Amino acid sequence: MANFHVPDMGCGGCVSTIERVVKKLDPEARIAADLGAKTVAIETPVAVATLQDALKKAGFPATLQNAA
Ligand SMILES: [Cu+2]
Repeated sequence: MANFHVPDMGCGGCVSTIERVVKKLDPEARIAADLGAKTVAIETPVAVATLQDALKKAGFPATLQNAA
């Protein structure tokens, strides 16, 4: 499980985009977005750097907060 801060995530549309980007990498990924906190928790075997790269390309730079 990786927790990202995604400052540019502003509405449900952004969340949908982020979910689509992550599910393209891993259809089985579990994603929990918190719009208020602008954080996204992602559970997937995909590498953090790969997730960040894909999200950045989609317009949502993501900072890793913690990984467990
Ligand atoms: Cu939006």
